[in-house]
Amino acid sequence: MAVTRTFSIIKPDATRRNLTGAVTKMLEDAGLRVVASKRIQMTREQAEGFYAVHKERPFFGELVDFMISGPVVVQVLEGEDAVKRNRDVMGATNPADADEGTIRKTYAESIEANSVHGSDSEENAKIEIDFFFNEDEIVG
Ligand code: RTP
Ligand code: MG
Repeated sequence: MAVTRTFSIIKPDATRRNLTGAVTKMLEDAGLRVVASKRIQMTREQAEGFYAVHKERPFFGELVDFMISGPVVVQVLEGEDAVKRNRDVMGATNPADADEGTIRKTYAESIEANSVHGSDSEENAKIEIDFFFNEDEIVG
């Protein structure tokens, strides 16, 4: 299995509760390496652009409001089959449906305030990494 990259966000509900380290530990324990990381306050324009695929969804406005409600930590993660490995440790979107031992089961507050984002394909991972990072900020 090839070493690949994925993109992760530790969302405002998690940074607010001081869970950046705890979430990152679960990512690392799952075999992922943090090769880039920065804490940012997303602008409305950034959040709308990042979630543009969800523009027509009924939860879009609330999602954007939530994502700019506090700081987030954007990260590039590297590991074998990184996209799937990350999705597996994140757990289901709705924490009520997430498996035991996943980040969302452990920490998420709701389907919206669900602590983490992770790219859903290698193609989207590349797009999402480029949205927030320059190549010289990523050190493998
Ligand atoms: P993500 O993109 O954040 O990794 O999560 P995901 O693939 O599991 O979920 P997705 O369907 O892509 O939705 C993106 C984010 O929108 C919020 N959401 N709210 N209120 C709702 O019904 C609802 N559904 C989704 C969540 O924050 C979800 O992570
Ligand atoms: Mg998604």
